[in-house]
Parts: sequence; structure tokens; C-alpha cells
Amino acid sequence: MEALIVVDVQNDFCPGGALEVAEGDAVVEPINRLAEAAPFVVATRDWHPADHWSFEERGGPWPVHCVRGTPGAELHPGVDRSQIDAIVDTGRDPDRPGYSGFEDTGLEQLLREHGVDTVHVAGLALDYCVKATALDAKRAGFDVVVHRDATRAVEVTPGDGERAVEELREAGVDVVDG
Ligand code: VGL
Ligand code: ZN
Repeated sequence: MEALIVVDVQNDFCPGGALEVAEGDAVVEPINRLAEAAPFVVATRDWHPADHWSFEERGGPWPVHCVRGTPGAELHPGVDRSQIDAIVDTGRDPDRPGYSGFEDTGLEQLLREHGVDTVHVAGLALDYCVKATALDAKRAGFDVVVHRDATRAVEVTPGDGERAVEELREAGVDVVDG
């Protein structure tokens, strides 16, 4: 059984958002196509309290983004809701990293309940939440495929996207085009 995890395709990570990823919205169409082919689709949302550790005002690396319940935290309007079977909210603890869709969410159990053995991963951002989610999926024992063209990287430092791909491959994650 295969599942697709759509990571954090939210307004704040798309052009015009609070933590804009270059071409972030370019993942929407390829993800809708992947979702059509996937029997089980989980969308994650970065879903922070207003005092999350990662915000600059608490000394963290990021501007305020994806505060739960705000328009910036909504899924991009182009994401086909009818394909999504479950939504998993991440980064809810003010003091925990919260990059991975598997951290404190019950996602692993949800996938197991659905008989999932292979996990496809796409979304935003390749060098943070996509990477962390794919690595945790692999550690949990799933076969993992990351769809490169259905992701974009933040690239705080240029090359972070390609370094993420290398790290994923070293961990045994299959990174494919498309
Ligand atoms: C993410 C930075 C901060 C992500 C979330 O979804 O990759 N990146 N919060
Ligand atoms: Zn975040």
C-alpha cells in the first residue's frame, strides 16, 4: 500500500507568504497529479503557536509563519482538497523542533493502520520539513520516495536543496524526478 505525504503546501511558504520559498507554488500541480495516483494522501500543515521557538522574536531562525488558524497557515488554494484523506498538524509545541510530520503527531500509526509500506513525499520545504519527514519515514521502516520536482527548497544557504538530496540518498531514500 502506497501513501503520499504532502508536506506544508501552505500560503506562508508560497510567493507573498511570510516565509516565502522561491517557486513554492510550483509544487501544487505536480502534487495534485501525484495525489490522483495515490490511494492514501496525508497533508501536513506547519501549525505553530504564536510563541514558537523558531520565530525570530524568540531568537529562532525564522520570521513568524504558519501561526495556527491564520490565513498564512491554510493550504495553498490550488491544492485539490478532494484528494486529501487526512490532515496532520505539526510544530504545535512551542519548544520542540517540529520539522518532521512524524514528530508528536501519530502519523506513523495512521500509516500503519492503513497498511502503508511505501511513502511518497513532496511539498515544502525540501531542506527542512520534507527532508525531516522523509528521514523519519525511513527510520520508521517505510520505503521512501521523494519527488524532487514536486518540492522546492528554502536555501538559506545556496546549495541546501542539493545537500538535502545527498543526505536523503545516503539514508536510503529514493529521490526521483517528477
Ligand atoms: C518549514 C521552516 C520553518 C518547512 C517549517 O515546512 O520546511 N521550514 N518551518
Ligand atoms: Zn515552521
